[in-house]
Amino acid sequence: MARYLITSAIPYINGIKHLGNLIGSQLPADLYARYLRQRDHEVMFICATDEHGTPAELAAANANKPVDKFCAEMHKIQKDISVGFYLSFDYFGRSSSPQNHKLTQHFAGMLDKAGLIDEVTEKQIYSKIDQRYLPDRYIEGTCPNCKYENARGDQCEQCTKQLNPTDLLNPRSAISGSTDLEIRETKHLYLKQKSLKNKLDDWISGKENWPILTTSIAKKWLHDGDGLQDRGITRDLKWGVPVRKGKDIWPGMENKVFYVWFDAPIEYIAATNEWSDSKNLPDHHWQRWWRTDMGAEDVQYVQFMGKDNVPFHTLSFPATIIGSGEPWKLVDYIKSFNYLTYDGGQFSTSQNRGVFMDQALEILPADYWRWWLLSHAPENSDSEFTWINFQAGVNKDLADVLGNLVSRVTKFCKSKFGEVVPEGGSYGADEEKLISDLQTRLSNYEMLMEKIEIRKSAAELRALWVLGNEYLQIVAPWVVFKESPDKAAVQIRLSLNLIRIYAIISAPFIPDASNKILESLHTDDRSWPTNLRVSLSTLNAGHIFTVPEVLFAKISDESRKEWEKKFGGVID
Ligand code: B3M
Ligand code: ZN
Repeated sequence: MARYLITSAIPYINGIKHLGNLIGSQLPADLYARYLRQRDHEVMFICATDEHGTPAELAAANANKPVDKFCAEMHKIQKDISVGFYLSFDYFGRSSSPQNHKLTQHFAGMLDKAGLIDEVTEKQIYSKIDQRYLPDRYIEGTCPNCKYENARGDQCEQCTKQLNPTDLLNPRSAISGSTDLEIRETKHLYLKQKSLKNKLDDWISGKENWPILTTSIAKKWLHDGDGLQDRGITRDLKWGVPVRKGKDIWPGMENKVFYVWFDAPIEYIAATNEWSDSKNLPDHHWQRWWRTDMGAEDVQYVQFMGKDNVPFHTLSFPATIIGSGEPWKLVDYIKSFNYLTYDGGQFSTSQNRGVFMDQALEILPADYWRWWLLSHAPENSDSEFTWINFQAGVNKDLADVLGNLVSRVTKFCKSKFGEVVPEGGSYGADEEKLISDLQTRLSNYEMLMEKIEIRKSAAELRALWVLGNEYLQIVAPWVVFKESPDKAAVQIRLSLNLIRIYAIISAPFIPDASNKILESLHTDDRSWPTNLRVSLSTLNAGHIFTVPEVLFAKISDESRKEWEKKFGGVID
């Protein structure tokens, strides 16, 4: 038994996330966490809402709500949706928590002590009408790279180039639209990342087993162009973590807070502290996951995120951790993802294009989404969501293969033997072959799940389900029964036990269906089939079950067309 710390990138508070966000971090992290728990490992699975920065302030202003109230409400909404998708976080925290304030200020203090903080006077855009500085998304204008007219001060949404507010052409205030702007000088804190370059380089060079997507992005930022840059870690905002030196406000930082990307990853640690506080546990309970001097040296720490978040997790956050000089746990493995596109384009909140997490749950059960998204995870390249593909995946894999097997076996048993596991004799050649094929595939599935090869794991799981269907097709108990009811009984008894095993090994992908199958089989035994032969005789003759309701209803062409239209984006 090992100990695994798993974190998913923490979603911004500014709105409900779409399916691309879900498959880009939270859902694959949940798959892995669930699998490891089932294999008896100790798991701490952490996520949170990312509540600071201009996205939060602007979204609250749009909603006409005070930002603290907006964040509290949106946190609850996002938390409820994560429950709807069966995301099994041990804790879903808030980056605005007192724990995160304290830790963020602590890290800044340690970095300062280590001589890694510079006070830099720099040029910022000031809006006279709004009477404030306009950092990041508070400023909009034309992208100097692709000429997109609604680029934001931190990044151009169209060409994804990272920007500074002063880079924008024809800049305007995102609050008032005012173009009466001037450049003023103001002081900010910078983290001297450049001086940590060699340490970061050494650290990343040791990570040969990481996905290429992860290391290539990290190395690009370390070496390309001007290489790693020192980074501003404060902003002219009200909402966020105040910048302190010891107990007092840092001189010159009176109206500033830490930059959202400085405090957001620290929230992984803080949320674990929120978890222990919520249970009234003393601090060593969270520290044993995070402090190598408190027991975390044997923790395997795995992070999940979309590719746009990789630079912050391979360089900025490690710079904070390493620079602090304290024994904090560094990440051991980063699983990163490409993008999920929607019908050839991007998901877009503003254009109402694509499916958002709340809408998805309104139209279909979570397992349908979980299965399709995971079996199409954008691991090696971007992948595309289309309704026709989604319909085909759900109908074929879930309804035709797994659902159909469960229904055929349980219904046939009921009609010939009753809702009870029949008495049976010994296995023949077909059964032996099935067990041997299952064993090969199951070992492969376990290996792929351990390696977090998500699409391949899904394909292997599906192949395991197919083996059961093929067996049933070949032995045909409905034919055998007429001549030899005892033989049919062996086949059905084996099949009922096989269904139980499917429910267990499929649980990381489709936890709800898995529970329903186990409930209908009237069993609580969820132990992993480490010994298949033994596991296949768990349900004994005389064990009672109930034929389950339809596990997966097929998606009709009418529904598919309706949804295609509904979520295709409005042009009005
Ligand atoms: N909130 C960006 C995102 O949701 C950001 C991730 C923070 S991870 C510490 O993609
Ligand atoms: Zn651009």
